[in-house]
Amino acid sequence: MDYKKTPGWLDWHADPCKPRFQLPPGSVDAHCHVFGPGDEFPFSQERKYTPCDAGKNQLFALRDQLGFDKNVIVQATCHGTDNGALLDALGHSEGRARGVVTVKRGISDGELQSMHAAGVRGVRFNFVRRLVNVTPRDELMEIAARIAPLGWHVVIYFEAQDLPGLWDIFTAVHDDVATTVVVDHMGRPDVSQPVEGPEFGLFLKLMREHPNICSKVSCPERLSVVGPPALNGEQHAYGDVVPFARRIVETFPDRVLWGTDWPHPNLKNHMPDDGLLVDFIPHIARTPELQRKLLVDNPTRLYWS
Ligand code: 0GY
Repeated sequence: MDYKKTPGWLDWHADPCKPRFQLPPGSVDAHCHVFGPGDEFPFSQERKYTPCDAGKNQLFALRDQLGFDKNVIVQATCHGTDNGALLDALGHSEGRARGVVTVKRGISDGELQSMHAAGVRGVRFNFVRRLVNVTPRDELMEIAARIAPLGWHVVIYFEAQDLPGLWDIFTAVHDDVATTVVVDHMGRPDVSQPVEGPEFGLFLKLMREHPNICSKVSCPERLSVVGPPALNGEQHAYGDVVPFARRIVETFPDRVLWGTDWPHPNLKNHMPDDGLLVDFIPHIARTPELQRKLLVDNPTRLYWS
């Protein structure tokens, strides 16, 4: 199949630098994707974008280049509910990757069990309308109730302005189904607003009042308004995202995860150097203990225990 990438598509960085920050042993890149390759794993007919290929071998090479030990591969919307590329990557990871899939309510218990055996530990629901047709609440609750007994959790992706309208459904999953809920990219705050403002305040309240909600403090390159470092290197990368991520890391140190988001779908302005993204970590997790929780303890507990 000869796919034509979405106009303006930015491909992943082919030559990321070796990070200056040395990741602690056992570190997990807890949010990354595989795209195809399209010839082998066709993209979904319902997709809203067509990416470049970004296969498992390239992901594993990046893992080694950056110094991560393991990956959590999250189903990307361009593959819809066909988790074939993700499962294939898990199968070739020698136990060094776990997965978060996207499923429909018709999925059988046998399919869920074989996904579990392959290393799947969560289901993702996406509420970003430019990416998907959002799963109805009753279907989400039904799927959440079916995966909870497997020890899986629910991953949610939404934008901050939508949190008030989604609050009830997220807290129902947390309270009624009693699964862990993991939020992608801090619920995508608008970082031009104050950390102490009402929008981010609502997200902090969500975490404060719901002890089984975790957050990925990832994607500074997506959230930043100031962007990557200036060429003279004086301003450190994505500085405007630091106060938001740091606040979550320091307030909820046992409930945070970090991931590269490689291969960085749908970026419009620049493609980050993944090595520089790793160098962002010590700005948001400022002590070795916070770094170990963020990169090793928390993801290992959630995905490998
Ligand atoms: C991300 C972010 C995006 C895309 C997806 O599954 C996806 O297509 O999550 C985005 O476009 O913001 O986490 O990969």
